[in-house]
Amino acid sequence: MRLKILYHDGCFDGASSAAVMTRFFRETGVLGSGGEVAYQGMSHGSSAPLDPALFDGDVNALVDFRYSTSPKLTWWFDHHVSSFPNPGEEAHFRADTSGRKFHDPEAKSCTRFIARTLREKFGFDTEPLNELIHWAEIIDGAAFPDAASAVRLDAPALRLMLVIEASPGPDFIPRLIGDLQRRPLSEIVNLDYVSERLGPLYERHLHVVETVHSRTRLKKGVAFYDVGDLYLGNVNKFIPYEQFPEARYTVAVSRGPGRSKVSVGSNPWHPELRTHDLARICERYGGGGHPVVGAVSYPEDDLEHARRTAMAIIQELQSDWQDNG
Ligand SMILES: [Mn+2]
Repeated sequence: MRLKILYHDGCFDGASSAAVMTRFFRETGVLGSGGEVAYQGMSHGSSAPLDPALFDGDVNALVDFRYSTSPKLTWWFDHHVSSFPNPGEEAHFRADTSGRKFHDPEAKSCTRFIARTLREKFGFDTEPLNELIHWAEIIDGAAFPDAASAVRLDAPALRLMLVIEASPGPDFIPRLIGDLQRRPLSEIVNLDYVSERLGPLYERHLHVVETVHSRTRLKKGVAFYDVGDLYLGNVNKFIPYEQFPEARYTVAVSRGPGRSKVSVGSNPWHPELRTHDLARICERYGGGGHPVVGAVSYPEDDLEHARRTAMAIIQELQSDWQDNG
């Protein structure tokens, strides 16, 4: 029996969702002795229908990622607003009778959504996973107490978030998913294969924080920075709020392996300042996300396209600005 688990790659919530699913499959005997688990990370990038060849297990689970109408898809959980980008996908999901496909765009994290659903509908004991669920909810819900804790990353879960976001692909996260199922996070950050990645990453992170601080400008409520020339990959989205706690939104242009990207976020410590649905805005440019945070990706060599989109989005976000100062 081959179990295939596909998860949102380079994402704490994606890896945690995969860990909860795997533990469920083990404990309920879906994955019997001698069974094998194969993991595959999924990246946004285009919103084209997923390749049905991805679902090559006997049981296929897809978590924290957009829907597929493939009949080979066995289990599905997602909490994105943009889960059904292609015609017919949402209707296909609504017509599903398997009882194993779930969507809740109100859920802050897919991890807690999965845990709650499996506990309520399938009697799964989620108690041993409480620490992981708690932190997935904080990280994906952007519920950090303040910008400094989100940027300085003192908690073990936040250090893991840093490593996960920097390590998409088959080498690291599948191994980590194994440990996330059974070890405390404070122990996982000290495992050799984790700490040897974490040390240099954390040092580099502090350097990126300084770089972003030096480039960010706040205008009409929107903090903007462009690090497209530096090939930094994913950048911690809270850095501008450490510098400008009063910013309504952040728009950032970055570039990394496989993509140029516009990231759009709202200030999680001042939700009352947000008047736009960022997923809807990003969808107009072929991207997606949540009402409070979204992104648009372009091919790696199309940085100029990302920059033009960023300028257009900034204008839109600034248009209802009222300077009360
Ligand atoms: Mn998620």
